[in-house]
Amino acid sequence: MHFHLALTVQVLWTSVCQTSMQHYPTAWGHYDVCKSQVYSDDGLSWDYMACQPEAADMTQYLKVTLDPTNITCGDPPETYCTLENPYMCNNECDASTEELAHPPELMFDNEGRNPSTFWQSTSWKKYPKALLVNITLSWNKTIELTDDIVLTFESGRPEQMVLEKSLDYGRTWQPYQFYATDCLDAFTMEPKTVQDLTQNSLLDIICTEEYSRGYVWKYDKTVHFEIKERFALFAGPQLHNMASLYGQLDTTKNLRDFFTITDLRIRLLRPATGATLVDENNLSRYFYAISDIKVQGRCKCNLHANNCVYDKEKLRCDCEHNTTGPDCGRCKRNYQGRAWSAGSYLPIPKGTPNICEYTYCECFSHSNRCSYIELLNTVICVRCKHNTRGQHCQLCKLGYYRNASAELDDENVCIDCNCNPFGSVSDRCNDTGFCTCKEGTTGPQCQECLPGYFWDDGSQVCDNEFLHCQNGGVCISNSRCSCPSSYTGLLCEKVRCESDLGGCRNSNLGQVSVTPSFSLILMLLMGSALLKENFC
Ligand SMILES: *[C@@H]1O[C@H](CO)[C@@H](O)[C@H](O)[C@H]1NC(C)=O
Ligand SMILES: *[C@@H]1O[C@H](CO)[C@@H](O)[C@H](O)[C@H]1NC(C)=O
Ligand SMILES: *[C@@H]1O[C@H](CO)[C@@H](O)[C@H](O)[C@H]1NC(C)=O
Ligand SMILES: *[C@@H]1O[C@H](CO)[C@@H](O)[C@H](O)[C@H]1NC(C)=O
Ligand SMILES: *[C@@H]1O[C@H](CO)[C@@H](O)[C@H](O)[C@H]1NC(C)=O
Ligand SMILES: *[C@@H]1O[C@H](CO)[C@@H](O)[C@H](O)[C@H]1NC(C)=O
Ligand SMILES: *[C@@H]1O[C@H](CO)[C@@H](O)[C@H](O)[C@H]1NC(C)=O
Ligand SMILES: [Ca+2]
Repeated sequence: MHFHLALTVQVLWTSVCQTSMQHYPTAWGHYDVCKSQVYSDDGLSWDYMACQPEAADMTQYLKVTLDPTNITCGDPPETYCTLENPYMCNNECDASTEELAHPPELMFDNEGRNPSTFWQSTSWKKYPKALLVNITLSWNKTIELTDDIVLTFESGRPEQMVLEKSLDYGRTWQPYQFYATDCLDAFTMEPKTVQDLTQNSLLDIICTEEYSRGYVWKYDKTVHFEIKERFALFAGPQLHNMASLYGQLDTTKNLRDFFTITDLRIRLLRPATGATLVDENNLSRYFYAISDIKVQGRCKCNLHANNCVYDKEKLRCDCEHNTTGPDCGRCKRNYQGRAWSAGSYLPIPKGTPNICEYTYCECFSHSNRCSYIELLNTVICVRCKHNTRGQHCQLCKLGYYRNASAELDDENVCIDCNCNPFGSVSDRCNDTGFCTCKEGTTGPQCQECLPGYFWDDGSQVCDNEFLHCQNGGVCISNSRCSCPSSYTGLLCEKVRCESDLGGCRNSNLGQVSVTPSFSLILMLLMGSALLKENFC
């Protein structure tokens, strides 16, 4: 369902703006057009404006939850008395009969029927235990209230209730307003009315006795949360000066948030009794019944959409200005040329659109995503692949070097340094693939011993305790075996012979040349501790 046909507006506006620029009534500021085409000497171009969806009846789009879940009357069937006449106790509530059922949906159907349709709770059978009911209305979307919330009670207005709101999809709740016949007694709050509020105290949470006092329910069934009277503190009594309110909303986040909700909760704490004493003989007289709830508002789209769509049981802004997200709260991919910000009502009447700007996302095909970094005011590639890094994935990751004969967008542009873990200081190499060698090693990967050096795998190849040195070898410093003259090998396991194998030189202590990989395998076979360091 569309609140507003943006296309129609655009087309209209396109024709209007050629002749007149006085499209907007300046007092209100409509903010109903996100963009329009303008003709100038340079030809056709777009003009962008802050925009918002029209206000609508938000009760069509909500989900209602009751706590306790079985608090609706009629299961099992029950008879109850009317409040005004305690001797009339022949009203029936039966959930299994459509005409006698009072399910929650009847709070949101189209009124105007007589008698009215209403939701009704079970009666206060467990008196004096409190009769508590929570009615939660959830939109799963941020909504900006534009008119009073109005609840209509068919049972007499409750003697105590709290209206609460959530801004974070029901995770946390704040009170909106307290209602009681006696605010001091019920909530230890001084009774106030919305007329007591000023611009400075507009955000105060008050307790009011205005909608509970007296017992004249037949004529006065409604409980309000006053939005318009709060607006009027800035916009004047007839809301003539909305520009002033919009200016305030632009600059004051708390004020904006005050009128913004994702959920509402009505906490019913004590039903109408119409008397100081509860008639314990006739508890069927006490219950809650609500025939109607009005919530007027608009989707919050951060002034980046004039259209809100209801799609798959969910509200979502139809975002313009290259924004995206349920509230148009982000810039679209490739439009992150500057930080996202909400549109602004100011300057009146067209506002500032704060559109998201296109950005050239050059990552040499090692990534297809860029991100705007506000701190640096720059756009960088994210998640560079193929061992690349850098703002445009134009550098090689540490441990890799640039393949000079490959193009920057080649998948093989970065080559593994492959530094010998035993012979190198680190796993990094210079731009031509040379690793930094430890003393005694050489080669691009430091994989060879210099003359006069030999591979010494250093740590724990042998251990006296476990007698790893064989053939009478003696373990020295837990690191090597000193072999009898007729034996050689790391563990003195070999009979000495004349010719040496290649690689690094033997010492005269009987140490043998082994390639690091060989000694590593040996150690793994022996179940020895992890290799720490190897030296030449
Ligand atoms: C509702 O359910 C609760 C527990 O699930 C039970 O204690 C209570 O009696 C029920 N109330 C009614 C009115 O059926
Ligand atoms: C209603 O909501 C309040 C918190 O807002 C919670 O403490 C309470 O347990 C809920 N349920 C009932 C039946 O009051
Ligand atoms: C609320 O909306 C989000 C998407 O914005 C969705 O993933 C989630 O399932 C919705 N939650 C409910 C309770 O509908
Ligand atoms: C209601 O109260 C009146 C007295 O006030 C009593 O006569 C009558 O029996 C009561 N009705 C029920 C259903 O308890
Ligand atoms: C957003 O992007 C589309 C192309 O993807 C472009 O046509 C449009 O003009 C851009 N700008 C705005 C502000 O919508
Ligand atoms: C370097 O890039 C060229 C051209 O793509 C390729 O043929 C060559 O195999 C690459 N060299 C290495 C070591 O990957
Ligand atoms: C890399 O190191 C090698 C050996 O030290 C040297 O010959 C070469 O010039 C270095 N390359 C660069 C680009 O620094
Ligand atoms: Ca109704």
